[in-house]
Amino acid sequence: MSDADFVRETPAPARHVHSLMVIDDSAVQRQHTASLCRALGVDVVYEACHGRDALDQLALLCLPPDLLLVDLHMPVMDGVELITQLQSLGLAIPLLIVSSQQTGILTAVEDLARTLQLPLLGSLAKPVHPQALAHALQQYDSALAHCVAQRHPQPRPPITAADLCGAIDAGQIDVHYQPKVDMRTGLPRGMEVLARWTHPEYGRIGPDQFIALAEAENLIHDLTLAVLDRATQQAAAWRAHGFTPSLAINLSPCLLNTPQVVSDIARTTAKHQIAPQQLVLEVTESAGVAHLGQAIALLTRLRLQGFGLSLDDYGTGFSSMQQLARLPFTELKIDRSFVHGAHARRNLSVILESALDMAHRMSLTSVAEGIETLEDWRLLQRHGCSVGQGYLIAKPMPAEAMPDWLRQHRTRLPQLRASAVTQAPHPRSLAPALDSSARAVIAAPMCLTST
Ligand code: G
Ligand code: G
Ligand code: MN
Repeated sequence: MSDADFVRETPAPARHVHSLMVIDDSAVQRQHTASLCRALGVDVVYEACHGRDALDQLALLCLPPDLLLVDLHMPVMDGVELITQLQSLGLAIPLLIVSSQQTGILTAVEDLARTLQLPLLGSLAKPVHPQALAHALQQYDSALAHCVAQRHPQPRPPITAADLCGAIDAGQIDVHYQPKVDMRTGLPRGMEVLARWTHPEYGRIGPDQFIALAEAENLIHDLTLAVLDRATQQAAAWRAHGFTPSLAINLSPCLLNTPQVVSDIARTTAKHQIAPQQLVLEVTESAGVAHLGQAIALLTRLRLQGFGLSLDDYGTGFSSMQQLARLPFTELKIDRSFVHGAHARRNLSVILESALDMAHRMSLTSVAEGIETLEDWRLLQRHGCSVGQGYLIAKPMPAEAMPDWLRQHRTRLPQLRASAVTQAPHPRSLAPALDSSARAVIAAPMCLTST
């Protein structure tokens, strides 16, 4: 079908794209794109030959266009500078990148737009194909709604330190568990413990909100112990049924300057007869630690007691190597920003591979968080990652949901494991080493109750 035929047979784009501006230094490309837009039913099509020209024209318009189609490589002002200028001028006009640049550059531009909170709807290859353009215009409403939702998250309820303090004291901080599974066998190895708070008036409050409040208001110590107490009590109940997953507790970097936390953690764990070896403390590397000396001492003392230590969100901090070399970590937990989608993005998979290689050389358990698809899972499996966590396996869930999840997860083991048999690099270690505790639980998940 010719371009003209296609355009004739294609339904008009969503009503909302009345006007747009094509910004491209190549007159041929610009006119090609502009005429396609007109043919697809866009009423007003402006044309600009570089970023500066676009800004000059925008300054004269009473109403900005609904969409900017932006080429990247242009003289005078390129597409990247145009994007940063739009942001500083407060012009949040939806953008569609139209470029022949390689995916690495397009990905960087997408990241830039996201960082600047500009509504980038996607990118099109040059020369613009009518079908791709029609699709992008038809998706305009939904793509824009998605960007806007990301930029304007739900308004946050006005919770106070007194609310949170009251909730901790009243035992209203609940915990959810997200499974961490062995990437060779698919079997559950542990659970990350995640704090949850349902406020009687405001409903569910996100941990990103109340953890930050707890850190700012000196409540993080009490909150962490409340979470640990809940989780170790649950672990004791699970153990009674033969299920002994390791538990990963998040330890805020703010606590690393409180020496007392070591004995508090040890006491709470011992209270439910849970061995320190069954616990991993996840410390995020993204936050700076105020007194490094004190932090090293505290983490070393925890390690001496037998607790595992995980460097959480690895790759997002500033001094990964330095921290790893100085602190007695047992586990490296690779941040989800390097995990999800790595199979399609070469830059991410390179970072991922080198993190896994380093973990292996330092004899650290490697954990990948944020595995959302089977493609993510397979890539990590191929590169020998030991433990995986993410929505593909399970979302965080209350303890009551665990028996059902275990039962349903059992049916997925062949799928998860099969790819290991064909693709993992060390076939000798692949004998399906079914851990007897997990096998017992999978065989009889109904006996698991929550406390
Ligand atoms: O599921 P998720 O939205 O639960 O968690 C959001 C963030 O809150 C994560 O970075 C997680 O590490 C953090 N978080 C959840 N529970 C706790 C906790 O008990 N202590 C600390 N310090 N952070 C937590
Ligand atoms: O920062 P921390 O590593 O503790 O992160 C835990 C957070 O990650 C929790 O908010 C949890 O809900 C979230 N999480 C877990 N698995 C996935 C996943 O597959 N995708 C995404 N986007 N988030 C996840
Ligand atoms: Mn964590």
